[in-house]
Amino acid sequence: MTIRKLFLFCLMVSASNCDCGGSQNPGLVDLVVEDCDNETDDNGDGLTDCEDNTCRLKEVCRFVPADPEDIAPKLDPMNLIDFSDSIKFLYEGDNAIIRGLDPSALELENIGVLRSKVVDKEGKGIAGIMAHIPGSPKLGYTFSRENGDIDLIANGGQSVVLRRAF
Ligand SMILES: [Ca+2]
Ligand SMILES: [Ca+2]
Repeated sequence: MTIRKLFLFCLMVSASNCDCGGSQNPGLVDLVVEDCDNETDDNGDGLTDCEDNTCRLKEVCRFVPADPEDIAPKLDPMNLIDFSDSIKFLYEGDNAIIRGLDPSALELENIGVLRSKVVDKEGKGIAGIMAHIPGSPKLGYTFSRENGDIDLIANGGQSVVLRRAF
């Protein structure tokens, strides 16, 4: 667990009302930084290791997602399933394309798959670009594949911003 000290200036009229996080030293607050590889939610934000926004670009959290066409389960036309069930392979299992997705964050009757592509000036796909939906950490994150394609899942009925980071 890594701990950093941060000076916090309490802008309160009365010093006795100044809440600086319980630090022994007035003006100092302990900030716990997520260790990305210890299976613990170090900073208590409900997101463990690579699920935590602060870890996603660390080397230990990088991965190359599979092409959905290569891992999607075959659908049986005689036994149709809900759309939400048909896309679970995107976020379930050890080799999930979307990591850190909490299924409780999905509105199953209202979800959609977002496909995006990252390309260079010549239109060639760029691999390894992390993508997520800002403000929705429970919808997980992924990286662009070799061809630049990105797949994420979002709840519909609203505007969704996709953020990509190098
Ligand atoms: Ca955390
Ligand atoms: Ca951790």
